[in-house]
Amino acid sequence: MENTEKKKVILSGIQPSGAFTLGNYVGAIKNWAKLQDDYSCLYMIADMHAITVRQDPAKLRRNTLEAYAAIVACGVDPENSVAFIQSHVPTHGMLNWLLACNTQFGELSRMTQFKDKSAKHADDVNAGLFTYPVLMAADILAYNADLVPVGVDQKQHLELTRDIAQRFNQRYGELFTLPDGYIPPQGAKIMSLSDPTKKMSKSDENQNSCVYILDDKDTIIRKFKRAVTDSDSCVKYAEGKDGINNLITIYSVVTGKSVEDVEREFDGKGYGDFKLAVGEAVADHLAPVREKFNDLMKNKDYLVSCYKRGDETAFKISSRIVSKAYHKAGFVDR
Ligand code: ATP
Ligand code: LTN
Repeated sequence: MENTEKKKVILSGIQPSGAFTLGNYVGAIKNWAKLQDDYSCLYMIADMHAITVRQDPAKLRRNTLEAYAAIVACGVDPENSVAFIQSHVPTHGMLNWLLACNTQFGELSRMTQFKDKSAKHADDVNAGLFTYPVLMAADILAYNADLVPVGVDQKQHLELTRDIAQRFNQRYGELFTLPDGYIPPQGAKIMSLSDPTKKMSKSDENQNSCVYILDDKDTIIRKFKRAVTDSDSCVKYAEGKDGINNLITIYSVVTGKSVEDVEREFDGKGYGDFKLAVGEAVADHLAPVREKFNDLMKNKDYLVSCYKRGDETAFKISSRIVSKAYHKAGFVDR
């Protein structure tokens, strides 16, 4: 990373809780790559967040390495950005505790992701699931990140991060930057293909609700052909047409065409033609990602060397800030 002083800092993360979906790509990772030249970027695989729901250990290890390869395949350049694994950098856990003691139970109780996930995993409403946003705040504040590129579902967690940072600064003296979200104007919430009122989510059991970024062309086309739409047949973005709006958004993002251009292109054509075109455009857009991912997975030593370098740099940067936070909170210097 060059010119660290001058450039603004970006940090983001993704959980290795399964194969990445088109939603993860469009809402987050695609933008990570785009922002690399203009910012000092840190991108991490949030394996500590992933264990807030039950994970099979061997599978989690595999998913973590695959997730790392996937962000690189999507364009994160480990030579240019700091790409690391969250559990390898102990400062996150250290800051987490300090911030937890400055976060209210009531604040965490209001988090909609906690409400959704505790309903979904009613047999395991663990303390980590509840304090998940505190660890996320630690991830961000440990680097004094200015900007956090995420999908819209993370907005509430970012607002809480700002509140925690502000409270800490008021109690102990200025230290933390209040981060802003970078939520893409289009594609910040890609919807499920089988139920377009629900977010496309990588932990959804229904394979047909998600397009995975590593799906092959035939699978992608088949999933789009089956996508739930409505009984209308006109390709127009409109209130209440969640399914077709979602497909228009996806097509627009992967082709770079405006919504108006998409509507014009399919004027007089039916949903069948449109779904096929969306499937083909997405498959073509993702083909190089799949190819690069397969190449990277053949060279694990390279991936290991990349994350080790990322881990070290991340630790160095965050240690400075976390030590200051510990000092301000009244811990004796080491
Ligand atoms: P899980 O299902 O395990 O909760 P997820 O698919 O929601 O996972 P996360 O790891 O929580 O994915 O999110 C990674 C990033 O992808 C976040 O920035 C999140 O906002 C973004 N994201 C997730 N789903 C979507 C979606 N459907 N549309 C746009 N962005 C999304
Ligand atoms: N909670 C995030 C993943 C995540 C994250 C972060 C994103 C963990 N730590 C820090 C941005 C910044 C999610 O996407 N579900």
